[in-house]
This record gives sequence, C-alpha cells and structure tokens, in this order.
Amino acid sequence: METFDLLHQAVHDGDDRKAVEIVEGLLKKGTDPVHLLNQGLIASLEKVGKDFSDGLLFLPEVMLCAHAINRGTQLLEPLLAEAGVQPRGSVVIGTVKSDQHDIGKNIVSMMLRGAGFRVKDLGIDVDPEVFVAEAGKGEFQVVAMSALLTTSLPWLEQTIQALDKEGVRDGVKVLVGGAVLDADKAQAAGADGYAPDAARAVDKCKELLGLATDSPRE
Ligand code: B12
Repeated sequence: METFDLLHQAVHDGDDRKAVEIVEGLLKKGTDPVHLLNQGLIASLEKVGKDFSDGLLFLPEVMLCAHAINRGTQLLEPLLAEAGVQPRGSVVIGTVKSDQHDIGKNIVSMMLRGAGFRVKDLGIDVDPEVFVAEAGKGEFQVVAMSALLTTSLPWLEQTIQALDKEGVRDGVKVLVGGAVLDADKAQAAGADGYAPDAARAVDKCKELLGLATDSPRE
C-alpha cells in the first residue's frame, strides 16, 4: 500500500495513534506538510464523509475518524503556519442560546478543521450578542450555528436578526444545521446555507466561500 493509503486507512479506522505515527514518520522523511495535509489528511475525509452519508459509517466511528484527522492536523499546524499557508477560511461556530446539545456541533467543527478551516468554537448556549461580537471582529468568513430543539429555533432566528440589525452581516455567511432544521426552515430564518450533516457542512462551507468542492453528496 502507498503511504497515504495507510494514512487514509488509519483515519477511516478511527485509529488516531496510527494516524499520528504515520504523519510523524512522513514528516521525518521530509514530506511536504502542505502535500501531507491535502493528499493525506484532507483526502482521507472524502471517503469518511461519503461512507457517513451513505450509512456505512456511524456516528461513534465518524467521531473517531474526525479525532484522528484532528490529531494529525494539529501536528501540521505549526509547520503550515511557518510556511505561511493561509487556512481555507475562518469559521466561528456555536450552539444557539438555550440549547446544550453539542455532539453534532463538535463533529462539524472537527470535520471543518480536518478540511483545513480555522474554527473558533464558542461552545453551547451562546447568546446572540456573543455571535454578533465575534462576527464584528472581521476575522471570520462564516458564522455557523447549531440548533437541536424546537424551543431553540427562535434563538437561531433572533441571532441572525441581530447580525443583520447590528450591521455585521456584510462579509460573513451564515451556515446553520442541527436536527430541528431543514433547508426550508434555514432559509426562512435568513441563513445563507444549511447542511444536514458534518460532511455536507464542509461542502456547504466551501460552496459559500467559492472554494472548489469535492464530488457532490446527494
Ligand atoms: C444526546 C441528546 C441530549 C443530551 C445532549 C448531550 C450533548 N452534549 O450534546 C442531553 C441529555 C443533555 C439532552 C438534553 C435535552 N434534550 Co436532547 N437529545 C439528545 C439526542 C438523543 C441526540 C442528539 C445528538 O447528539 N445527535 C447526534 C448528532 C451527531 O446529531 P446532530 O446533533 O443532529 O448533528 C448532526 C447534524 O444535525 C448536523 N449539524 C449539527 N449542528 C450543526 C451545525 C451546522 C452549522 C451545520 C452545518 C450542521 C450541523 O451535523 C451533525 C453531524 O452530522 C436527541 C435525539 C436524537 N436522536 O437526535 C435528543 C433531542 C434532540 N433532545 C430533545 C430534548 C427535548 C431534550 C431536552 C429538552 C430534554 C429534557 N426534557 O430535559 C433537553 C434539553 C437540554 C437543552 N437545554 O439543550 C429532543 C428535541 C425535540 C425538539 N424537537 O425540540 C430530541 C430530538 C429527543 C426527542 N426525540 O424528544 N439531549
């Protein structure tokens, strides 16, 4: 097997130790960190994302895959920063006010990081004012929100309205997701994009930022 095949397999198996070992070995051998990020770690996300969407991998497995990608990416981060490589884009994410569900948000964050985005995670039960303050910093291209409860949906709407009202919506795209949403509800709430799962959240984020997406997922 080619070395990247072994890395892809380790990530797919959710074997973070093995993934780290392979990444460390490749770096020692002098593999270019950018090549390793794109062809090694990010490429491994394609099969994981597809298998998740197709129901061949399940949530606990995907969490392990995402963790393995994250640990590998963490090793590359300082080297990429040194090489002056810009992240694909910056995303600020949080679960909206009144809502404490964070498993889905965490997976989306990990997948985004694995796909080369810089992600600031605000946690759970995030006030609209906090989203507004973060969006106003001009550091982020995407504000991402998660909502799982019928009762937290109005907070998602209020947060988007607050972004509009406070004039910080220009220059940022709003991406939303979570079990209580669908594309129609997301549009009605005023979001720029919606994704039903973490794999498609990465695709949608790229689409919103005008970056090339991998093969579309149905
Ligand atoms: C685990 C869980 C909890 C845990 C949460 C632990 C945690 N750390 O997250 C605990 C026990 C705390 C909890 C509490 C409650 N829960 Co609860 N919970 C669940 C449960 C079983 C699983 C949710 C989950 O994590 N799913 C797995 C993740 C991976 O899926 P996901 O969140 O949908 O995320 C995916 C996508 O939606 C998407 N996504 C998610 N976020 C984002 C964000 C963006 C930007 C994008 C693009 C995509 C995206 O990508 C993710 C990955 O693929 C669901 C039932 C269910 N089967 O969904 C109920 C459920 C969500 N809970 C429910 C309820 C009612 C509650 C409580 C009110 C119960 C109570 N009476 O106290 C409280 C509310 C607490 C609060 N204030 O938030 C209801 C909500 C019903 C509704 N429509 O309002 C559900 C549906 C159960 C039910 N059938 O009644 N809960």
